[in-house]
Amino acid sequence: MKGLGTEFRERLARGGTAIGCNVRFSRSAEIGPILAACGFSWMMLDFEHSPASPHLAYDIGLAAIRAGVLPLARPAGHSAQEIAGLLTNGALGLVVPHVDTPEQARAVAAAARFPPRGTLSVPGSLPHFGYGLSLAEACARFNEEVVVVAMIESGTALANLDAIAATPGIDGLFIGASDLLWDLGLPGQYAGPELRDAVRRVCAAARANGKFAGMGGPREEAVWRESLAAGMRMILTENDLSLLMRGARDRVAFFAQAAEEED
Ligand code: 3PY
Ligand code: MG
Repeated sequence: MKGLGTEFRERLARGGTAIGCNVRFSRSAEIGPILAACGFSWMMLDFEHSPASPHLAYDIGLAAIRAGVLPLARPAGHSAQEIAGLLTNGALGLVVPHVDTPEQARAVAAAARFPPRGTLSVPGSLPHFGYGLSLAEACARFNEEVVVVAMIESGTALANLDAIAATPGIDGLFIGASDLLWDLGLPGQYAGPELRDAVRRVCAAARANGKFAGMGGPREEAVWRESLAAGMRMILTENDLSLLMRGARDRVAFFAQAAEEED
């Protein structure tokens, strides 16, 4: 049976898009079923930029899998220990921040897979696929399903783009637009030519290596339209907190306007 990671990769390989949400604020396991009902196919559990505890990989990650949403974790760094904790408890892949070199790409790709494909430490049981598989079956299935995405967030990463893209075990390249622009000395210039050029280069490097390309950071719809046209397919729309605030502000604005019209 095809799992969520395989479906995700195949959808992107066919040219489809995968819409994701950065989960940095939600603490309930219900966020997976909620995102599923809204049409999201993946989530990024954010351990880099939120005060989340690793326990969320278990609570939110597993419930997301049961609801049909692929739970990827963004670790705070590249440590094999942190990655093992997130992956063996419920995350089914990684969005790895600040992958600047092919050496770093190789290390995180290995840290995300059990031997013989990598060096991920084998736990007592692996919960992702239910409780009916043997440990050996579950680890083999995990190695098939896990998705590893390298974030391109600096000028150094852009300089090493082809070598990072060619790294076996890296499934996709993903621009972190905010960090990239700040690193290039262009804070906040999401609509500028430099990000457009980076998008074009990342899409080309991904295509040349049979990988997919994605991005997070921009909010401007015009930037997204251009990036989709350039080949971006793995889309991190925004985070759960900003979605909530935008929806809340829209409702307040509607009722404030309606009240004014009544006066
Ligand atoms: C960035 O824009 O730097 C990101 O990490 C997006 O998630
Ligand atoms: Mg970033």
